[in-house]
Amino acid sequence: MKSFEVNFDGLVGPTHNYGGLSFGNVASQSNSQQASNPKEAALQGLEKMKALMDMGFVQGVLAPQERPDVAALRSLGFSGTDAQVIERAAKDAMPLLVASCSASSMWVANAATVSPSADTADGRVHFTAANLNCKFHRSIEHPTTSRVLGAMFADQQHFAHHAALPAVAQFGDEGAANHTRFCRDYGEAGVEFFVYGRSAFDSRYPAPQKYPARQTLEASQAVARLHGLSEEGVVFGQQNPSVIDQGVFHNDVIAVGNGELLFHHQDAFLNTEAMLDELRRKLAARGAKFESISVPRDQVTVDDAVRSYLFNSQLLSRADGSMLLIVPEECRANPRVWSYLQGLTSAGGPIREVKVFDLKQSMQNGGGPACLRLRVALNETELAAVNPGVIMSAPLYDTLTGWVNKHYRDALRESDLADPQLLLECRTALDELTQILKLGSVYPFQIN
Ligand code: SUG
Repeated sequence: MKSFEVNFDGLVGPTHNYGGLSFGNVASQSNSQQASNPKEAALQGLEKMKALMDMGFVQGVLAPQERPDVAALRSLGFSGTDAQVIERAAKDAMPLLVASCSASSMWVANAATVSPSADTADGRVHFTAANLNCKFHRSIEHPTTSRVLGAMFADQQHFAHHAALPAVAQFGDEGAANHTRFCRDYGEAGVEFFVYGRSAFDSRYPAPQKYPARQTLEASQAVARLHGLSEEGVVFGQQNPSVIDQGVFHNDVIAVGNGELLFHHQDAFLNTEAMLDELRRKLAARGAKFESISVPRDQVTVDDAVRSYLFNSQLLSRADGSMLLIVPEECRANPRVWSYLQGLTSAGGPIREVKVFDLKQSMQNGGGPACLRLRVALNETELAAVNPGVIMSAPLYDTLTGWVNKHYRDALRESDLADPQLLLECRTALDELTQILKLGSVYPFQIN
């Protein structure tokens, strides 16, 4: 049976803005308070989805969330009508209103961790929604994420959904941004590589000093248990704490993998050789090869990686077995990174082509091509069981661009977030979107 890696891209929501909400994420902090352009952001994302579909990849779309999150503000003590809740939050606690308006659910690499059916004990595709509990604005995503994923992957014969882990820092879980699956073929048993930033219960593991390590070892282990992964099918590796302190807040800012290849920076991990050996050995036992490309620090520094998002790329397998790297425009703007990429594609290795996309609106909040997609490996039967409303097609692309052009603003500043009209605009747009994507009722305003 044929198998595919389907990329489900997050559709950018109507409140996309630069709130400066993510301590440890250099782009988020440095672009704080700039005016954003939600319409452009959503169209840039849709263009990437369309381009991948046109190249022959199966592409899906993941809906944004209802923002401002009035329920979150109510849980913090703001009361009255929805308009009054927003007005009172704007007056007394602007940072909380900004957090409740974030369109951060667009970075769906953080929506969940996904294990394909070939890896799991019960032969179903498993999803665990990420609790994202390191940042308030992201910790409020998972209930709606779970409903949206449930509406996309509803067939219980093929899909199993787990609620987010307990909402404490000890089980901080950032989803697929710290998870990579290696395999010979998407439909065969593979090895799932979980990368954590610290251990919450064992002080012998080093931890970063300046910025938070969002993912814990214990969270990664819990997800592996929930998904029924076998000991032979998992490897846990620690991120180098010093790169977290340089702005690598998720492992997908410094490494990306696909098939039998890991593409990473020399300084990405701790105990790199032992970890690569374990990956090689476990993949060999599955009949698969394993190759790693380590990018040397004297060619590309960690700072170059953080600013260009070289590793926040999509590594895709083409029909002829070679690989394609989807990178953001910022890679072309960095001479060291661009020259490294020229050398990489002409060296005769597995990565043969680089394609560049303009994702500036998302990039300015620290979200590159890889952040914007959730990978789900599916066989033909499973793909047929996915809600067809969320699979990208030429007509769906046209409908969604029309929908964005109709509902989205082309400028948003912090002061605009206090406008109660924005909430109405967002709800009107999302109500229409659930019909376009055939999701049913998934948003708080539709179910309460
Ligand atoms: O969690 N930025 C996101 C970026 C997430 C990127 N995802 C991956 N690397 N997979 C974050 O830090 C910034 C929002 C703001 O500042 O307005 C933000 O949430």
